[in-house]
Amino acid sequence: MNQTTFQKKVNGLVREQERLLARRSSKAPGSNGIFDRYKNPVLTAAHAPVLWRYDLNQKTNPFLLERMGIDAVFNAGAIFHEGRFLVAARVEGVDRKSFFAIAESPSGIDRFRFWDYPILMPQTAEPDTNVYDMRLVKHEDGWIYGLFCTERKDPKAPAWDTSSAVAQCGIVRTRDLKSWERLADLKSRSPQQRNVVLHPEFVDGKYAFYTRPQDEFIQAGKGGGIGWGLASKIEKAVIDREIIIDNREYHTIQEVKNGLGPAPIRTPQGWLHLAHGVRNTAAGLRYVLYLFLADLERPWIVTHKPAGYFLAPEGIERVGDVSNVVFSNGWIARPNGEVFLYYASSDTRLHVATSTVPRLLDYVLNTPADPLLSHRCIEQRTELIAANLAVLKAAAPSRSAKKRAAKSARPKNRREES
Ligand code: M1P
Repeated sequence: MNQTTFQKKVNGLVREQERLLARRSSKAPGSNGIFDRYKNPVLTAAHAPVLWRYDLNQKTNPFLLERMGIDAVFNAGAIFHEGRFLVAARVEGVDRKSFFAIAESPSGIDRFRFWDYPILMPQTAEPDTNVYDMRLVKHEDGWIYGLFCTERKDPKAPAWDTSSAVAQCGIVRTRDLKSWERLADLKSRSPQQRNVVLHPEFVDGKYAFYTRPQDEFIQAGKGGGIGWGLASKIEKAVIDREIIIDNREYHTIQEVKNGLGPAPIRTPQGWLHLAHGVRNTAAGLRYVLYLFLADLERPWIVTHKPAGYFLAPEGIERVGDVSNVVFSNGWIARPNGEVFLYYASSDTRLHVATSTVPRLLDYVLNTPADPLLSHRCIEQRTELIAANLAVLKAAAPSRSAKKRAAKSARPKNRREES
């Protein structure tokens, strides 16, 4: 390839990407009234900058090969910071390692652009083999925290076992999302922790965490699920006691496991939560999203929880590296009540859905809870149908009213017509 052709190809790569980054999105048709989906995903592997993937020096890359490909961009923490919508996305290289990178957008629904450099995560004495799923939280102590899953090979695994891992909660903090201070990993009695989320406010003067302890390390609750625990400091945070606040449950969308999504949104009616639930199917695990509300003063008490899922994979969302998955660890609530919910599909791409706090509260407060038995579900639905039939009947004009309306619509006489 001569120099001119090489340069043309580089320009082509950049141009093509610029076209993608400038692309506008709009609401997809067919909203259920609770939220709107959008036509385009907000981030995909193709959004990863050309700079990250290609060596643009002709001397060292004469064939202009993609040297360090990106496999997927998905589960992202989110925050509104200095007038911009920012996400800390999980970016997975073709080498299977994930890392975090900040992308920003002026609208929250399109034109997301990665910053030049991904986050170079400071290490503890025990380096992370892999990191993923950062939850960004602006805490009332003034810091922005990033809680994420750090995975290392299980040191107790026998030599033949090259898969067993230990997952723990890593913690970093920042003021500008550019320089990050690594704190010690969260310590709890459970040897495994994923989906740990920091509550944005102090509770009894302590840092409060949503956790997911392994069953045998749960001190209260049944069946495992989303846990809750307090730590007196964030540097070297230790949780001594965890209780389960939202259980796994037989024959529900969270029969196999569940985990909290982003930090909850404070609303006048309570803490609004987004979480994922997982059940097994003949086709493998199915991940869906659900909402619930917790008490403002006692955030470990769930007060309202609609039955079933709020958002499940649809269309193209159902296909990807890990199919039939939607997962969310980031949302942004704006002062005007708008909510931007970032969810990833099938561990492959990132989408946005929008709604408003009043709409989500209406959904959470007024949607019936899961009665856990099929016949009770039919009773719930029968009640709705009967009430709707009554509404329709009341709205329908009576026969005599219809006759009167038809009569008055008829022309008085043919002459008047002409
Ligand atoms: O593959 C689906 C998800 O699996 C894990 O989530 P959980 O621990 O709740 O099952 C995580 O690896 C997550 O990143 C991934 O999207």
